[in-house]
Amino acid sequence: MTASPDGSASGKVPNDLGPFWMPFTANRQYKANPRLLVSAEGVYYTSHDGRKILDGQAGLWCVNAGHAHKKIVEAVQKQIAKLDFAPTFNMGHPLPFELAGQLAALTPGDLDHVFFCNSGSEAVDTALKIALAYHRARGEGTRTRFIGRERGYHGVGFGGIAVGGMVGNRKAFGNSLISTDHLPHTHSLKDMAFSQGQPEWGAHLADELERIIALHDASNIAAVIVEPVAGSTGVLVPPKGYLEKLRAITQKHGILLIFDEVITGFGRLGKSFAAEYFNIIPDLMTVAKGITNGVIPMGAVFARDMVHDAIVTGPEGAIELFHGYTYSGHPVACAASLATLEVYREEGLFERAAKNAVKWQKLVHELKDDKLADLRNLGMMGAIEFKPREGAPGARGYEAFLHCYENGLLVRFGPDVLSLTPPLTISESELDFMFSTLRNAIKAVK
Ligand code: PXG
Repeated sequence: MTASPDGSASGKVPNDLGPFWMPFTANRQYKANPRLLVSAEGVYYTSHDGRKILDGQAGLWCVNAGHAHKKIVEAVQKQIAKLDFAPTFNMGHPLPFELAGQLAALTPGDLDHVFFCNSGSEAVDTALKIALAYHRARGEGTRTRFIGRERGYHGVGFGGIAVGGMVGNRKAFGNSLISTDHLPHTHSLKDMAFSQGQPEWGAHLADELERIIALHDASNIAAVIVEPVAGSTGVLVPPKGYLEKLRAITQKHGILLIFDEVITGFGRLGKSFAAEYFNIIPDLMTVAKGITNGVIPMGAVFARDMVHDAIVTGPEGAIELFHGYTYSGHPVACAASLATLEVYREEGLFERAAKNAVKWQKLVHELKDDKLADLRNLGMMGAIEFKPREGAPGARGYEAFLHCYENGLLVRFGPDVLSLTPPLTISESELDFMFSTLRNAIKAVK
């Protein structure tokens, strides 16, 4: 087969798959049976063998407005020709100012200050550093410990894996570079399997935070970081009252609360952010993915007034926060984001998600089957958890994923869980196709 960078010249697989060391991939398994996507439009990919594949995972939880949206594509094309790059260190260009203003207007409460970066991992590291700087600026520099949660995913920077709670992401990389502790995860099949929306059981798990604080003392704890709905670990929906408790306990002890909204931000739950959905204002919030519809890499941290104002003090000519990236506020990313926000507004995509979430919940729970251990949903997020097949844990998830892919549907799997998160633009008939394909896949696995 002829090699071609985008697989398009021959429409086939490039002939040397070796040099690209693929991220979070079983490289040898994949390369033995490669699946290449060569173009995309709306909710569909086209695969290298010319098939249409419904994107049931919105890229990687990011393409909320669908692929190749004309308005976003044109905004990027125009911007790249007008101002391809400009620095934001002691210089500026108009776009990040405009964008930060629009984002601040979208966030609930006084999360009105925006620090730009390039990914969710960078957003998490940035938020952790802002939390440290905040306490230090207020004369509480002993607050250096972070509390994450088991099964949490906060990207792959050293900060993110330290507070994260997915063992595979941590075990090969030595002891954490920062002091951490972890809340228990909130998933108990025994107590909450097949809950529709938020489980009734489990608010008490937030009380573990009091125990952890008593162990380390609040004067040593900077922040608690959680995903409002845990995404990568297989969509763990917070029990009713759980996040409210975390907010109350952190507030009582002067500990910052960070919501990692890299997945839940920009409409996934039918509101701008989970903070708005749950009506809980964190002190810091991290976003990425849907901020540009996945078109250009971008992340951001939102900070409340009190956090920003505590740090942005001192002599006028002094840099207040020694942190930033070459591409913080990159013009093309900003243009992509501004166009994305316009599309979200004009097409009412968050409202559409809220409306579709009703049908979504029904479709998810109609999948009930003896082979399943659980079905979960919130907003336009869903998960199917298989009972592991005896002697072959993970096999059912992988086989179901392959069955779906071969039948025109892409969903995330890992290990025995399929995660469902389509573009918010998905139509009723496309939803029906998605769920009939899933039903067939559940039937097909042994
Ligand atoms: N926080 C959360 C909550 C995330 O979900 C990150 C941080 C890191 O973002 P970056 O942009 O550095 O990758 C994420 C990323 C999956 C999957 O299929 C999820 C993510 C990334 C790749 C795959 O679950 N989330």
